[in-house]
Amino acid sequence: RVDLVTLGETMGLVAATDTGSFTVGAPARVSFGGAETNVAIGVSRLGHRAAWIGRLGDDPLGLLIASALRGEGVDVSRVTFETEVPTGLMLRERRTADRVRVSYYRRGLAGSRLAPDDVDPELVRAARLLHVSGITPALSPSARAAVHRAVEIARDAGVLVSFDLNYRAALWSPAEAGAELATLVERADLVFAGEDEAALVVGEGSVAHLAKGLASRGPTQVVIKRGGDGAYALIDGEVVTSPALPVTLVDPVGAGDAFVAGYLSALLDGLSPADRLRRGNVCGAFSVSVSGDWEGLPRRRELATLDSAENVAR
Ligand code: ADP
Ligand code: KDG
Repeated sequence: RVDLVTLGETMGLVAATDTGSFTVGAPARVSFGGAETNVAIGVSRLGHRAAWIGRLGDDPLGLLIASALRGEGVDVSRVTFETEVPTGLMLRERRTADRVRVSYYRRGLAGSRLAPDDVDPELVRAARLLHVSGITPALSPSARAAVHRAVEIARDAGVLVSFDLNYRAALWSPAEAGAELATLVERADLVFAGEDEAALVVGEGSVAHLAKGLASRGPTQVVIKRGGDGAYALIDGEVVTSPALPVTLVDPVGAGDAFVAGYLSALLDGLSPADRLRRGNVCGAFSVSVSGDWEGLPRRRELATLDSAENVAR
């Protein structure tokens, strides 16, 4: 029995460590990333049991990802390995000091072969939370069907459905995404979105308009992630806001997933709306201060680290 089940695509990552375009011999770091495994790792580091469902290639990247997730305590028992197509890959350049450029090599590859039969109904029914993102339905018709299958099983069993809009412009158009994301918002209990993402569903407007628009479609917990401005939420009809923590920005990628992991872990702990947002911001702050999509995520005993200016050896 796990606390959180999530599903999606996770890819290898080659990230340039110097600033500028890729060149022959440029130093780079090998890792992996995927919005949903970022959340699963975050939740696991905070002491909850998380499981990830997905497909990897039977290749060095697939094995690297599976063993790293296992090392992070994420249940990968439902992961399957494709022999016909490889694991997807992201190349990430730090094009300028503050502009990251990502190239995806993922179309038709292992992760996008995710299908409804991959979703183990027993695993989902026994969980407390199902978390899905708006990336997966953009990958392939079968991946989209898998998301809907998981959501349907969770809803029928009374398992809370968490949804992060996570719009990726490289995968689909705003119009196509808007319709699909709206459908998932309607089926979710918790919704996370950036302001631009929320606008795809409810139209442009103030942050209050965006949150209200999303909540009017059904979810009882709507959280708008606002980067360095923290978070704005509408939770059971009440507005709650929480500021970001002052930290040095090193790598913005993965901050949203870190926020979601912190929020969901606080929800699993039964904390108040304000404390959920606070933990989301703490995890987001850890994430942006360390390079990597998930490497900087805090362990439970580290949560208070940013509260004090002291460097403690512990
Ligand atoms: P996304 O990665 O989805 O675009 P955001 O950029 O909104 O998400 O960041 C998610 C969360 O990460 C924010 O709500 C905040 O808690 C934290 N965060 C992001 N940028 C900063 C920053 N510059 N300083 C401190 N915290 C940040
Ligand atoms: O949220 C961070 C993700 O963007 C990254 O880890 C890769 O899942 C990913 C994607 O599709 O962009």
